[in-house]
Amino acid sequence: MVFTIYSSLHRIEKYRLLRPVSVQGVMEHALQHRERVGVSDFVLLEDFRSEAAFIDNLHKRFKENIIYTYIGNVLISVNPYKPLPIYTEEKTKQYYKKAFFEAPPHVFAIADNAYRSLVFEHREQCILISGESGSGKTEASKKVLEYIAARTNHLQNVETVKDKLLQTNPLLEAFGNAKTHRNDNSSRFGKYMDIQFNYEGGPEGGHILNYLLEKSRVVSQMSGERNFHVFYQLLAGASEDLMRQLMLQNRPEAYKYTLDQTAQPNQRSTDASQFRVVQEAMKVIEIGEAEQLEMFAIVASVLHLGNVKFVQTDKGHAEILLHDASSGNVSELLKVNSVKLREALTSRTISARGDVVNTPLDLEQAHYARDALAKAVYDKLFSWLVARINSALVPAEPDSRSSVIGILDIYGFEIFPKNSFEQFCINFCNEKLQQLFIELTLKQEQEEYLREGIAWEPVEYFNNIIICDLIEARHKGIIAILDDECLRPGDATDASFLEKLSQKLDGHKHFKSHRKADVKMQKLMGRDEFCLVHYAGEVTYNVSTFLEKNNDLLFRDMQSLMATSGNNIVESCFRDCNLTSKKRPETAITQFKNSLNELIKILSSKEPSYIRCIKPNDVKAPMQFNEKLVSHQVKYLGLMENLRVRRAGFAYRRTYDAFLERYKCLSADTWPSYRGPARDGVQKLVEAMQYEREEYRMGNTKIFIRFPKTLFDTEDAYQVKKNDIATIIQSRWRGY
Ligand code: AD9
Ligand code: MG
Repeated sequence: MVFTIYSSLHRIEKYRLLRPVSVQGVMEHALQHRERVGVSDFVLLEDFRSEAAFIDNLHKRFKENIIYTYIGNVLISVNPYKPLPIYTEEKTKQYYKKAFFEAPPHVFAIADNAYRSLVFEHREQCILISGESGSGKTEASKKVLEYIAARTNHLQNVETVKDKLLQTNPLLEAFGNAKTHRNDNSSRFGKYMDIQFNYEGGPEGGHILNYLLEKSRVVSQMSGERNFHVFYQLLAGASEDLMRQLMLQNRPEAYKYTLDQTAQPNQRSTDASQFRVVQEAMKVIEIGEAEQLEMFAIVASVLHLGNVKFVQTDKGHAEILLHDASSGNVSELLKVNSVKLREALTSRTISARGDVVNTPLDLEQAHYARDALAKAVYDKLFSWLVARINSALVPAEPDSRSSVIGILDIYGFEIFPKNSFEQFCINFCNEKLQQLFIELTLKQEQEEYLREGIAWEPVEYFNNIIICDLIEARHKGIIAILDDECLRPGDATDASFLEKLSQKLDGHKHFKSHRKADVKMQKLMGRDEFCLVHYAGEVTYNVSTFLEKNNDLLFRDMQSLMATSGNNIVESCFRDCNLTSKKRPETAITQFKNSLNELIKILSSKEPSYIRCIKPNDVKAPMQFNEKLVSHQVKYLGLMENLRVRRAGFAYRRTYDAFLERYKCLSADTWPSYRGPARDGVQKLVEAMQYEREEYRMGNTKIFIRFPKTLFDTEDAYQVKKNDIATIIQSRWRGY
């Protein structure tokens, strides 16, 4: 510290006008401040290659309740797990029309920057939010939306649209979020939302795309976790009349799918009040009472479905007891023929070479069929809801010149003790997004250098396209191999899939099978597992249920029965299942891959901003910062690589106008008054500050500074000078 102070003194000393404060004192103060709260932009870290220094900086700021830090224009956010007074109206206004460096790092700065680029420069924007479960993605996305709503307050005729946009959150969260171990309000689906703006910059509508709802949660949850919120909200908050219509009891423990009570002590009143919030949101979205009733009938039918009990006949077939009320309730609520429903739950029609054969199901198959129906009905209801919200968000008077800001709130990289098909999909998604991130960050950097007329200095980086190819390449990627096994008639199993993987991919740098793994790895891996070396680290996947989850079959009998439903939502959802087509429906992973590629296409056409969220501890507690946990996330999010790329050339850049405005007092040529071009003014400053040639470059509109220290020296000199000026003014004022 002492060294840093004295090495900078030669630059600073001459900025002392009078003698009232010691130069050293001011600098020590500046240094102490940096020591305490860290740097607000990681590019200003002296040791930008050290992960320890990175985490230390995050930790320092976290202790001071500063949760936001930049890496250039990427925002890092650490979940404080407590309300902070940083989202007030006053704070919001602090970010209106401000460049990044003019106010402390904030999600509002990201939102404002995107909004301004859209409205004033007509460049479409997207904000990509990533991070692991519970890191604060959804909260960040809400803050972006709220900021934009506040920012457009001066515009007329946009209130209704804004209301609708804001109300999509509680509604989608009721149906798509659940309490998990990692987050009490965990989004169990990926979401991309476009906010559409008219030419004046007023929000005029929106559109939502949803990804991979975790539908297995409908029928089972880990101990201590809950089903989707809406089930509990309905049971706790519905009026007596509604409960009667839905034939429900108000205790979640009465239903198999919501049985676990360990997850919900004292939750009932929150659920009840939240139900009112959901109903209010439905009103704003203009979902009428009849439609609401149909939605809740489906939710209730899922609860009843879970309680359908089977017994085994002498022949080993599954049967539903005649007096079983649950199946009757389901048929009444879904308005389908009760006899046909019983049949569909206990038998299956197979057509083989023109003959139609009805095969009875055994107990296990019947349970599977029942749960498959519950999952399918709920999943379709969710997709229907998204479509319904979208229809409410279609602009009333579409402006042909409208443009959008997209917000992506999607699951981050997942590594659990046991990883299955779902983690495989999620991690594949993260590989794709990482690739886009690298491409776009580098592209942005390169373009800026080009725009500014500064020679581009190539950056070494890890391109994860090799892993994306390993997963999705035609014919030989993991997805192709999985689909082949799923479509292969006969004896395909999870084990045969693993065998094929091993045959075709052993030897690939990023793939490891048990067979070919080294001794150490073999000990860590089961025989039914394979390992992928992702950009974020190694993940071992267990292949059990891969085929079943990928096939995602709902027996045809069920589908055709649901298509006859008198509930309009159910009927419309199943109507389109092409039951007559001989072609097999696309597998789950292929559908996901295609929608992901669509998403990447959408995102690539926009200018991106990034918010990377970090979870500081595993216990959802404020003020706890677990360095090991954070270190994992810094790796998974690729932050060190991000910083390295950003620091490869020039750590810092600023427009001439802004640089001159702040530091003009540092040269006698530019202070107290200067009227020439900003670039020349900055040149004078740079000379006065005795920058070495290697330390900076002059671009077309910006100065580029290579090392943080150069900037710190300048800032320190500025602080000294500012102090002196203040003292002069004070002295004059006192009449000296
Ligand atoms: V998941 O992948 O959907 O399971 P998210 O979306 O990353 O997850 P979420 O935004 O839901 O996490 O945040 C989890 C909880 O952390 C919230 O319910 C809040 O209680 C808490 N949180 C997150 N961000 C903030 C914040 N900026 N200020 C205060 C916060 N609390
Ligand atoms: Mg979320």
